Amino acid sequence: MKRKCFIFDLDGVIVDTAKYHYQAWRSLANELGIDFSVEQNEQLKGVSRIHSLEKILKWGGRTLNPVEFQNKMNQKNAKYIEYISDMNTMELLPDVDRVLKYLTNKEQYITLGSASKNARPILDKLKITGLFDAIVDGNDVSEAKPNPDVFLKAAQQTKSKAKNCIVFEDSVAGIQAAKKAGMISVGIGDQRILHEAQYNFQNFTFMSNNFLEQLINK
Ligand code: B16
Ligand code: MG
Repeated sequence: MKRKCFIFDLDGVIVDTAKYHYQAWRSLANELGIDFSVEQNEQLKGVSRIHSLEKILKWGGRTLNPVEFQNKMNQKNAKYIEYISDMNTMELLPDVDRVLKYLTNKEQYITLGSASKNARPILDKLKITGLFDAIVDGNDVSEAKPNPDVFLKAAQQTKSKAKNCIVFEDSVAGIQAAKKAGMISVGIGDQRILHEAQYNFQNFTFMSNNFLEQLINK
């Protein structure tokens, strides 16, 4: 049987935490007298905490000294952790469990490739940690997406070649990272935003088992 490496992004793919990142950043930005739109928020998806704050400050034409910068990042993370504290299995995005089960039954590698430093506790809350053959997150890489490191490490940990890896991503930066890694990219979300992806689905409910089978046998 062919064994491919399926790499899942976390926020916005497995769980709808993208909205919590947005709310936490937006309230912090507002405190600094900066506002940004839902469209601008697309540029923050998949992007590390440091780069996200750098972008927001740039949009507002603001600068912070290193101590203030660190404080603001801590403040955002504290707010985010507050939002996700009550998270439970109900917050898994639709049909994620079906896709994970299908790939597990087919003995495929299931891995995580997330920019978030909060990824592991979230997987625990969702009770799906045990399904993953490898977990690579924001604590394991120094370069953030669109740098491909996070996905290349997931491939390495399962001894998979890049061409045998399939990345599910909701962010432009993540799709670019998958392409740079030489992996198959599957956009999850709006096709107009994720147009660089090889395949696109609004969410997993539109992705058939037949499509997964095709990816396995590719
Ligand atoms: P944290 P993903 C990314 O996760 C989020 O999309 C992005 O909005 C966030 O800034 C980044 O993680 C860092 O998260 O502050 O929790 O370390 O989409 O790559 O799973
Ligand atoms: Mg994401």
